Amino acid sequence: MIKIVAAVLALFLAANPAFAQQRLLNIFNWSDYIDARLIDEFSKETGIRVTYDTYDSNEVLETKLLAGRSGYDLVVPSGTFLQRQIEAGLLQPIDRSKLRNSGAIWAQIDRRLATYDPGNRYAINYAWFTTGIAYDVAKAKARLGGQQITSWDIIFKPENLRKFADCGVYVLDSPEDIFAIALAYLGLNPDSKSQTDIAKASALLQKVRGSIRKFHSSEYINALANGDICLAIGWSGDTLQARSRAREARNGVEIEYVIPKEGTLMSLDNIAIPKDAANVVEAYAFIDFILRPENAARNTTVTNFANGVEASKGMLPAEVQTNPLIYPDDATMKRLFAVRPADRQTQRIITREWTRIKSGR
Ligand code: N2P
Repeated sequence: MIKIVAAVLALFLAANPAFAQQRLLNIFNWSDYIDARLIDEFSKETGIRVTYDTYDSNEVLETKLLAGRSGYDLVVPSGTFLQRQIEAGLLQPIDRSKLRNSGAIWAQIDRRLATYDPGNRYAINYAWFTTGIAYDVAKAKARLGGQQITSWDIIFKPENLRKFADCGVYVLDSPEDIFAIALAYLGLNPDSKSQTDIAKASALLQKVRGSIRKFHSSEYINALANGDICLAIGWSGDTLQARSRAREARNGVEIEYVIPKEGTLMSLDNIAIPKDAANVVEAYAFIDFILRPENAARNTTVTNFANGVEASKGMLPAEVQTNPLIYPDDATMKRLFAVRPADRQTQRIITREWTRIKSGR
């Protein structure tokens, strides 16, 4: 009897999905990082309702994960943060055999990711990118004449940066990026965890602090596009989005992005599932959806961030596929460096120095 009732109920629910329990998925991703239409298409295809929240700093994500019960089923930490979160037991392994599209994962990117996630057990690359210099072409020309911006000198020589103070300079609120770049500029190891080296990088930043209007990791996109600022240290895709927004607005603002000749940081952002995620099956479904080359290609086309699905590259519009600022050529790749997570004590020193730099003390 009970079996019959259960069967009738199952039939009823299958015929009336409104009575079935709504499947949910809570995603926490970086802002300006997706072709938003994909979220609706995923919901239509799977019946899974998605709540999509955004952040613009690894520190914000980490604070939520450390507090526990973040409520999120998918998060996208960058490499070093991912490694720390794996070590702290905040994430759960991803069983790739359960992903229909795991074959689409780009082996070369997966190998880079393995430095943070040994054995590729906990994460799948979502996007990868560089940190560089974005500037307003006309305003730079007015200040530099014919001199091109090709070097970190424009940021770290106080007499250079001062020329841009009046038209607005923003810097990412990301100590990992900025310390690595400052260390490399000084000829030191960008991955140095030495207290003396960090103090030198900090002193370098303090010297130019007076010319920096704001430390922020997402507002610079619109600020550049609107002409509210003229120079920024930003992430590759974001600065190219600023360029597109300005062109769409036909406001006469032209934005350029450069990977300085001294080299820069290359980072990876990666999809992971928090340990206490409530909707794991749904999280896998979304990862599979994003791994479809045509979907990954749409993300890259909209965001200008390269993704971790090799087959998607051939599906990109030619100007994206061949853009060396999105997919750097081999010579540029050789100038890119990566960093490892700092130990807890170094982390504390960096945080303290960063707070001092931001507050100009
Ligand atoms: C997206 C920025 C992602 C790059 N707007 C930094 N993780």
